[in-house]
Amino acid sequence: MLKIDIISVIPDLLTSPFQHSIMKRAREKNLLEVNVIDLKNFGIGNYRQVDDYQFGGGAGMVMMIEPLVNCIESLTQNTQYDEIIYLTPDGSTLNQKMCNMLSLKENLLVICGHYKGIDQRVRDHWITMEISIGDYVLSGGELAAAILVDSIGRLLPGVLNDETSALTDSFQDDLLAPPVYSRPAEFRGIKVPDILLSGHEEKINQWRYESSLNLTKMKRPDLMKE
Ligand code: 6GU
Repeated sequence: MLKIDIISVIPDLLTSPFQHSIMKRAREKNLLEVNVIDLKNFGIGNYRQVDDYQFGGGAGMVMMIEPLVNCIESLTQNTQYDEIIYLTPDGSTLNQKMCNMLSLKENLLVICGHYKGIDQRVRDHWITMEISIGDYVLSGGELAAAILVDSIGRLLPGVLNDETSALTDSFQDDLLAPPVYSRPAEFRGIKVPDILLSGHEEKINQWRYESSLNLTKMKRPDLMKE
């Protein structure tokens, strides 16, 4: 069982993503638990303030240290986290290897950044890992959190129906997945490759492997180091 707690200032953004399809099944099977914690509950004063102007001046607000640390500490009283992850565009870019690694953990705490980001002292003293989902900027970390949870959750043993199916994903072996086809075998004269209809398993596997190699060479040569 993997438990993922997510600290957010817009918890509504994180309700639907885990209520459908594979994430729904993962939660129903008690393989994955996702809890969203509203940072505003730890906000300061009558307005439950969680952001403030940055020292030194400049446009944009900063997520304050006090609500965030209070929130983190209230959670760490009940849970020993394997990683406390801050989602930020200047983190390490998420890839399948990191997803595989994180899927082996038991408890993760994920913090969604907003505005100009969180007070650096939280990063220096509480965060153990910083992740970005790519070289572009989102208005907040929630959509990144949804992506992170989805990409990790589907890897948990027992989540996918066909246990081998995560193994044949793109990236799982640094190769893109081969093309797939379904019925009918011919549509408006456009045919499925004969080999896939041959029933010859070994030749089919060989065709898929070669297709993967060629696709990767063409579309993502950077994945092929050797
Ligand atoms: Cl994790 N957060 C934000 N705000 N923007 C991003 C990102 C994360 N990853 C890529 N862009």
